[in-house]
Amino acid sequence: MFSNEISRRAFLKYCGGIAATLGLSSTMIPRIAEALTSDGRPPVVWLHFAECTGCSEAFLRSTGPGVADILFDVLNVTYHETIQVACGEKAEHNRDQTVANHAGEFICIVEGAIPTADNGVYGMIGGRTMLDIAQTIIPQAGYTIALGTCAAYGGLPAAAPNPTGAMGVKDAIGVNTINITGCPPHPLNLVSCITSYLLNNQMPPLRADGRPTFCHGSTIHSSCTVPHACMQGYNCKGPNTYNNCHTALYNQESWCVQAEHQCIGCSEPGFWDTNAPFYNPMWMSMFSTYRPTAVPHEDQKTASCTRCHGSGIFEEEESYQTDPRKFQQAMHHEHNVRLSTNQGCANCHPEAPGGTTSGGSYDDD
Ligand code: FSX
Ligand code: F3S
Repeated sequence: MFSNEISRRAFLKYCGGIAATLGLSSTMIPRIAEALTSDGRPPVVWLHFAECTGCSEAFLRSTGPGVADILFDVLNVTYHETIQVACGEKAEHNRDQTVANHAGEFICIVEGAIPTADNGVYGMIGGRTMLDIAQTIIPQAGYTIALGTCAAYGGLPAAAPNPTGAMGVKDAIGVNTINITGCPPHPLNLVSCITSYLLNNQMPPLRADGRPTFCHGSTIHSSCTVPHACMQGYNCKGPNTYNNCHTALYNQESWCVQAEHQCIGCSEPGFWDTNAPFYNPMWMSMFSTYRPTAVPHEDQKTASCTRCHGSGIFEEEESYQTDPRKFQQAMHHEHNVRLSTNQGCANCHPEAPGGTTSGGSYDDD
């Protein structure tokens, strides 16, 4: 399996990440490596329905050098429409053989929501509806893992007005699922979940909403590692979002808040609709101006104005809330910026003439 020493080392390091994610001691790393490469692993059938394939993309691009290449082998994936070599009827035959030979035993990973309106006609693969494929295959699985918020709860395909009647797997076909959520979900959580199954012969403990507690048991906010100003003033959903992005880290590197974007709660039931709109034009206008030193205030809409002003003076003007341009003009007026001569711009824009990072003319109005 391991083509060279580097990929083996990377694999063992990855097993260390699994141990940490599951809250296991590092002494378990050899056992995890053994479980993930043993002959007794159940085959995995990976189905794609209504989605963006970001869940697979995140998986394929998420890990250290060499590991991504072998993870599909490690998981014993026998059918995956996006990456498999076989195609057409041959691929479908392989899938159906796996299902028939391992009924009650194979693990079904589902990516994407299932369109159900008008008998599922809005989602077709190889002349069959996704609904029909799901109804045929999923009930025969030993376990079904709904990977991503779309498969778990409907996600983006189910956003209003949802003309296709897209639903999560459980709602669409009435089968209990293990939900590993996020848009995309963290790949480490999927591998850790299956590892837990291989080690204990049972799936890890789940919350009432079907999500494993090891990765969805507490909110991001409860142990947020934000390296700069907290973004609660910018509608950060971290306090209501149960996920481990901030400890698992995407690409072993970063996560939304660390990249200075507020959490939008992509792993929660009801995402997208319940969390939208994600941006308020007024906040974002202020955010782009003040981001380097933004200090959110209790009153979210006034954000950092109160650093200089006694009260949220911009709050009073209702049109500022919906028209960022008008707000920007008012900001310029309030701060005595002379646009014709570029005077004063550098007070807020360090890249403007006279500013600390100035490199040329500044034409913004
Ligand atoms: Fe959904 Fe996955 Fe978001 Fe995309 O397949 S959870 S839209 S990242 O890709 O299903
Ligand atoms: Fe919490 Fe978001 Fe701030 S997760 S600590 S509200 S950046």
